[in-house]
Amino acid sequence: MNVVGHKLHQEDRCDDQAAEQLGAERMRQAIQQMLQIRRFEERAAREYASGRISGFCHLYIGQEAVAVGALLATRETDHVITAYRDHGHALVRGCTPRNAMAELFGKVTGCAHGRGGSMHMFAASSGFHGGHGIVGAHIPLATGMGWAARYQGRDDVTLCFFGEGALNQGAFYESLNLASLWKLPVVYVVENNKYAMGTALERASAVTDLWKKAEGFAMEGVLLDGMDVARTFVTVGEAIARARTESRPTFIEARCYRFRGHSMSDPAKYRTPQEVDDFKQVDPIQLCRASLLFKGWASEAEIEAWDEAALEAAADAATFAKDSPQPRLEDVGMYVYSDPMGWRPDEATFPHRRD
Ligand SMILES: Cc1ncc(C[n+]2csc(CCOP(=O)(O)OP(=O)(O)O)c2C)c(N)n1
Repeated sequence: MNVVGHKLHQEDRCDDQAAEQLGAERMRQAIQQMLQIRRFEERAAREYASGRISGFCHLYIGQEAVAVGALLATRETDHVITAYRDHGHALVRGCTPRNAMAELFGKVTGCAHGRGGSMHMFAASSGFHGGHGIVGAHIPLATGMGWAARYQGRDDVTLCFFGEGALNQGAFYESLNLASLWKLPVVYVVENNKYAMGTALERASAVTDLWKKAEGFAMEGVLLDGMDVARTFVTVGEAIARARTESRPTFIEARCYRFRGHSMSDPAKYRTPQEVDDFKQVDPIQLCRASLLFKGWASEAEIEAWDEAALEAAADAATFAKDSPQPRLEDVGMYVYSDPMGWRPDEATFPHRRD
C-alpha cells in the first residue's frame, strides 16, 4: 500500500530494531497507554453525541503512537506543550481519565477546573502546559520554555507538538529560527495527519516534505513514521538527547493519520472511506500489539485484560464526570488568569485541585 507517499510502514508490526530499543517493559506500557487514550476518546465521543459534552472536541484516535512513543522518551522534569488535539498527551502526562473526562464535561473536578474543556487540558505540576486552541500560537511558548531552561541552567527539554496546519503560520518560523540561533533544548514535532480541518496538505503547502523545512533554520530535520510507537520512541529519544547534551533543537515530521473527522462535528467528506481503511491497516495499536505477540513480550490474554481495564477506566471516568458538580457562578474569575484579584482556591470547594 502506498497512500500518496504518506505511508512509510512496510511491516504489519513495529520496526524490529526500534522495538528492541524500546524494550519489553516500555512496549507493554506503550500499548496500555494507547489503549487508554483510544477507549477514553471513544467514550468521550459517545458522551458528546449524547449531549453531555459541548463545545469543540477533537479526537486523537489513530495518532496515539506519536504522543505515547515521544513521551516515553522523556524524563519527568521535561516539559510538554501541544495544540488543541490534546487528550492523548494529557492522559500520558499527568491528567487522569477522571479529571480529563470531567474537563470535557466542564465540571469543577476537571484538570482545568472546567474552564478549558477539550482544547485546554493542563497538568502543570507534571510538566504538561496545555492544550492550546490558536493554531501555532503555542510554538513561541515552547521556544520560551527552552530559553528559560537554558537561562536557568536546567537540563530539561521541551517537547512541542503541533499539526501541519501550523507550518505556514509566522510564529513557526520565528520560533524555530530563534531556537536554532540560541541553541535551545526544544524538540518540535509536527504531527502530519495529512489534513488541516478539511484541507489536504498538498492543497495548502508548497512544500510537502515538511521535515526539509528544518534546513532553513540550520536545524536537524527528521522524517518519522508516526504510526510506529517504537520508532517514535527512538527518533524522539535521539532528538531529546541532542537537546539535553548539546542544547540543539530538532524538527521532526511524524507522519500519522486521524481516523475520525477533524472534530466531532466533521463528517470528513474530503477523503474517501478507502483511504481511511487503508490507514487502519497500520493502526498504531495493532502494530504494537503484533510486535508484542511476535516477540513474546505479552500474551493475547494480557492485552485483552489491558483493553478491558482501559474500557473500565473510561466508563468510571464518565460516571465521575457526570456526578461531579458544575463550577459555581461566583467563582467564574478563578483559574482563568494566575491568581486574579487575590482569589485563592478553596480546598473544600475544589478537593480535586492538582496544581
Ligand atoms: C490562528 C488560527 N487560525 C484558524 C484556526 C481555525 N482552525 C482550527 S483547527 C484548524 C486546522 C489546523 O490543522 P492542523 O494544524 O493540521 O492540526 P490537526 O487538526 O490536523 O491536528 C484551523 C485552521 C485557529 N484555531 N487558529
